[in-house]
Amino acid sequence: MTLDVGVIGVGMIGQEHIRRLDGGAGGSRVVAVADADAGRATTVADGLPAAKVLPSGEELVASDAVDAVVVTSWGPTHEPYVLACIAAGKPVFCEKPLATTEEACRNIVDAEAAAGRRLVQVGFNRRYDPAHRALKQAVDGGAIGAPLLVHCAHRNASVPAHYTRDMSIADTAIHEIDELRWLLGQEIAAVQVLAPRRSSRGGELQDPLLVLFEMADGVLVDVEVSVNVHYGYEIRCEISGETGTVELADPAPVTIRREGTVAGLVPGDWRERFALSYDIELREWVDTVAAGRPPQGPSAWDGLVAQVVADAALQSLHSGGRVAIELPPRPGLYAPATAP
Ligand code: ISE
Repeated sequence: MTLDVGVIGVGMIGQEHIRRLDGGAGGSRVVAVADADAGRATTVADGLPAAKVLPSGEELVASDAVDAVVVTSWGPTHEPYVLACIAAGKPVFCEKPLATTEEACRNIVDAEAAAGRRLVQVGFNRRYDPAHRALKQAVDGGAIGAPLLVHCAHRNASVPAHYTRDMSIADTAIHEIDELRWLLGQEIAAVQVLAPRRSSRGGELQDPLLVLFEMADGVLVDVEVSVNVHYGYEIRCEISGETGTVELADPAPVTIRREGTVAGLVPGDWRERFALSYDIELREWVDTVAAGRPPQGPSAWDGLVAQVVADAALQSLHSGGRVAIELPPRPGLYAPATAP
């Protein structure tokens, strides 16, 4: 069966997903789009054989033509669209963050728990990256013994003009927040954000940041978040365990040796670095929901926890010091491990 998908929000990430959902190898097509910018929606729909423009996200969710919904609009608008999907009983893939406040995320979790079945999947794409999956397999398989320390770096070549200081946490480090919980199978117990000497390339931004996480079992994690490194896009993660270490390999597909140097190409941005993860993430989502099964990927609960931790990190960034994390009670719908 072909899954007929409606997409709310057709900016950069929306168009990336549409490219994968329409006419690709998976069993889906895009039948409706909606966007606050009607002109943009029309331009995108014109390039798709089966898509209509609908006047609003609400009308898209309500449309009988739409089997499942992808929400890729601006973060603060996610909550009402995701709630409407739950009310309509339609599966919804919502880009990260699930919503931009703890309260909004809780409303979604509460609504889904009341509905009694999983409909929501959050776009934490790193869980689908083959290199990250291999990292997790090594840890879970005991290759390095018990994990003790984790060193990560999240480096963006540059960020758009509208990018604010808080987005270094809420939009960027939120990936590590989800990744660490998934990789280590532990909740984050506390966070502290340190601001080193500022890069002159970052304008008004506090760039870089050093984010320290304490996992519930005592593993300590340091994450460098840099958003103006200019040389390319780089994601690093090394886990140090009792009997060995495991780290993400250099993503460069080839190494060039010439004129006395060794070089490898660095991806330009997240679209290039994580292309395969988006392919796999959407293919698995389509296959699952088209078969009438609940989504298996990051849940609304994972989205809520990520937001609670991001809020604590922002509190540390603004006021300094270590902030302990307190999670709300987890509804029974969400089994402890929701990882794919
Ligand atoms: C962007 O939204 C992403 O999701 C990227 O993975 C991240 O590296 C970037 O900093 C974010 O702005």
